[in-house]
Amino acid sequence: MKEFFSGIKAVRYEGPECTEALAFKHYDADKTVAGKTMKEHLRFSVAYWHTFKGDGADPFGGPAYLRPWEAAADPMQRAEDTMRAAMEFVSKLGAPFYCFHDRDIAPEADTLMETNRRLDRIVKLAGQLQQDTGVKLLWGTSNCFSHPRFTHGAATNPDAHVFAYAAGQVKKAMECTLELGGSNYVFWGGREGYSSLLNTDLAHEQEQLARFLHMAVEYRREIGFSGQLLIEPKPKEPTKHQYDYDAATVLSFLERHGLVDEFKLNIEANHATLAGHTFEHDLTVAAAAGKLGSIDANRGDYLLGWDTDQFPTDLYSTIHAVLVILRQGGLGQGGINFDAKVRRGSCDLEDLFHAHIGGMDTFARGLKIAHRILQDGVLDGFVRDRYGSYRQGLGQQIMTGRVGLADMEAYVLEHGEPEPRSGREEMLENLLNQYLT
Ligand code: XUL
Ligand code: CO
Repeated sequence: MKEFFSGIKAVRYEGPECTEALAFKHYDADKTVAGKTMKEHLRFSVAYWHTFKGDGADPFGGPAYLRPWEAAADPMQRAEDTMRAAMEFVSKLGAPFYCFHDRDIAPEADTLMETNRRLDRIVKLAGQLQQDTGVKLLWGTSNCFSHPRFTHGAATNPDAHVFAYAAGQVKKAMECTLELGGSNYVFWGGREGYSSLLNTDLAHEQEQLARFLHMAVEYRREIGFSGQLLIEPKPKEPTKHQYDYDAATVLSFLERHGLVDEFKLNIEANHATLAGHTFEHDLTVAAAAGKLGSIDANRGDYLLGWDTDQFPTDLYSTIHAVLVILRQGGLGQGGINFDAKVRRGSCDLEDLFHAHIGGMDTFARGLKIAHRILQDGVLDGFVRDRYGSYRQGLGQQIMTGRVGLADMEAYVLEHGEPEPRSGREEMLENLLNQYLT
């Protein structure tokens, strides 16, 4: 069988002192932290579209490199070679999972029927390779944004025929995900938004989106897909405004349309920052509603301001992220998918390994540090104390919901002005830094 990464051996944990670049310094898959192995906590996944289909293109220049698995003349041969390369990479890296869009793994043909046949062929191969390697599918999804037919949206397209096309595509992608034992199915509304309000019936489009998601829920029941359904918020790009703007917007959309029990969220770092939030903000909003299902790990660039999808190497932000994950008791059947790509200038196959090793080590280190923070309990203890007034007297009465404005007025008339209390932000920032040893 063809080997695509022939010069590279399986990546191993060598410890923080090791100087070998192609080794883990912190990610020790079987090491137990807080009662679970790192592998079980972090559930890393490799993104098919970036790592195996990425060619270095950016908005100012076309492909910068041709991967060896993309060299064959026949598109289906390329698809097969790519799937083999993917399984080789993911198993050498030691990530348990991978993720794909339908169109990443098999190219579109002239008709939907032929496209689906192509998908069937590659899904069969993927199934065999999953068995051979032990690699598993974290989630599948459908690309309803790249083809020109989706220029004005998929579920929110003004043309019902396009809505039907997208729905048919999701049907098939869900079947493929089921067949490959996928743990989740993701909806990212790439063009579900608008470019101009002059030609847009926003209320109608949002109704359509809800109808589309209801159809997906009905179909998952019909075929017995028990994976978690996830919505991935993003505020814009390629649209000017995307309806799944951020975690808070998606949660209220789900609530309004009777979908909240069916979905959780897949929070992506660079999408949160594009929405003007921190990564931990959107994670916290999702987790506070009991809806943090999975993560697309990456990082933006403060100076560029678009979705640069860089690998996550910012330890600080990662500690915050892992704190949210640990506090909610883990990601369940979700995981940490590297929705990230190497830079245009990182043209070697080896760079794909460096990138993922860096991301995995950053999260592993974040996990160790976040666990220590929670074990020490100083941070959470401070927050608990800060709200202590709601566990007694006046505050306790407020929380029962049995008192009103007049009672509040009476309390203040009797007790006068509240005492100011410091939020100790600087002290807490210093405290956090103490853990970064
Ligand atoms: C795009 C993005 C997607 C989704 C899957 O910004 O994040 O790749 O993760 O469609
Ligand atoms: Co993503």
